[in-house]
Amino acid sequence: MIHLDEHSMGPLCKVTSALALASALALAGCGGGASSASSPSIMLLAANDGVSGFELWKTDGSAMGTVLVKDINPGAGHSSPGGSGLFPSEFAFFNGAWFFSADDGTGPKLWKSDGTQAGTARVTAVVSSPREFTVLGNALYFSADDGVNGRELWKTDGTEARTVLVKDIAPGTVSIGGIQVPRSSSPTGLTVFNNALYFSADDGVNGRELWKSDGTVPGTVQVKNINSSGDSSPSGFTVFNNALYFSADDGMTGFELWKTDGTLGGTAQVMDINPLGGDSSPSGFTVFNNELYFSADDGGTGFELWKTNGTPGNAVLVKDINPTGDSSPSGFTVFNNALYFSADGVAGAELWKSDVAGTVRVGAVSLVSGLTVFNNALYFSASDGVAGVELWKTDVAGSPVQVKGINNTTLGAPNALTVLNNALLFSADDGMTGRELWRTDGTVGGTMQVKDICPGPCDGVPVLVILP
Ligand SMILES: [Ca+2]
Ligand SMILES: [Ca+2]
Ligand SMILES: [Ca+2]
Ligand SMILES: [Ca+2]
Repeated sequence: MIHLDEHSMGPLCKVTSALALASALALAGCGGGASSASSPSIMLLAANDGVSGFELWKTDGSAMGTVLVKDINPGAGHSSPGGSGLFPSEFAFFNGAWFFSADDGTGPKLWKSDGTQAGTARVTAVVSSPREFTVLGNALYFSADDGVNGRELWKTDGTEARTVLVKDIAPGTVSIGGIQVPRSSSPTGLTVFNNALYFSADDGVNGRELWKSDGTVPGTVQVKNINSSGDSSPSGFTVFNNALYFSADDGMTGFELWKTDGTLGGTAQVMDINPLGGDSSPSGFTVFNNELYFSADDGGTGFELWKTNGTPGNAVLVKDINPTGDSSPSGFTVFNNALYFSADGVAGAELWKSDVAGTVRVGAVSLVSGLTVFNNALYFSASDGVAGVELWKTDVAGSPVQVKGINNTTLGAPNALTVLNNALLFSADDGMTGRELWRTDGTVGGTMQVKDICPGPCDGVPVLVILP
């Protein structure tokens, strides 16, 4: 199994809730907010029944309610809805339907579905490989390539007529291997802040820098050329205390903590955490207890837990969890007035928590991932060193317990934990039926496979997982 983290996948705000990416809940939590009023009771996923290839499925968490919506690429060919073989794939809920990339045999195009076969259709074939779906106001924004302008910022209201290029941020062509091709600004990290869309883009002149858009051509502008001699490559955009925080490289101090209020003058480095010219590479920004927590490397302690209140020069090491190396804290999740996360202290990716009382290890588990709050408990994938990687939970009392031994090897690792309809859904491999969709209510008896989507040992859902 390959775990892809935010460093390799770009900012994953829209993916932080694992499967919930497929529902409106994730978008609401990502600052889009426009669709939170109508949380769907189903979610879409890419699944393979062994006959149709990876196609569009839906689930309500029950066996009966887990069905193929449409074989978009008829027959054994894959339409790969959501754009990849990753689980979960990228589905964005907007205006009562899910939008996604799918390939009906003519290449990955923009599709939408209301969860029915009749209500599943291609929106337009004009753009290819749409991704980074983000709701702002009455439009769904995304990055896509129309073959003329390169990969640029687009928006849609859900109709083909109103699926339009926002702006050709990187105009003209560029020579690749002696061939002139349209230059791409390749917008990434789309994040809503102060009624505008913020992202990283390369206009072909200033390098990859911080941009914002209100959806109009004149309103799509570079906020600041942070690195005047190259790419500042801003990433990790997170809203905190009326500002947008991110990591960027000014070309002199390395990748450090920055913030912006959306203006040129209001975009500045918060602190040079690694002062020796090196990168502190802050990531995992999470708001907790009116401060912003993250992982960073000060050049001496390795990657450890840090926090800032946002004032210039303020960033402090919360704890040097691993005194002889990187603890690389990740998976920050707020639960029961504490910040929980995975960190490498001694055993490798143990469960830790930080609150007013201090920062301590919780329980004796390792290989912790997928931290997800459900039904007044914190669920995660972990190993006790004996039974392999299984589903665990810890309640407010604080002692982790295994929910159920599904496989008892590391190969079965539950992941992509997602709350839907009073159940916690996840993917797991029981060693007999392949990687499939599972559910739990937190009890042994209530932990079961939803459906063996690909009957027998074949995998019904993708093995490659995007971790929060
Ligand atoms: Ca097919
Ligand atoms: Ca262009
Ligand atoms: Ca530095
Ligand atoms: Ca199977």
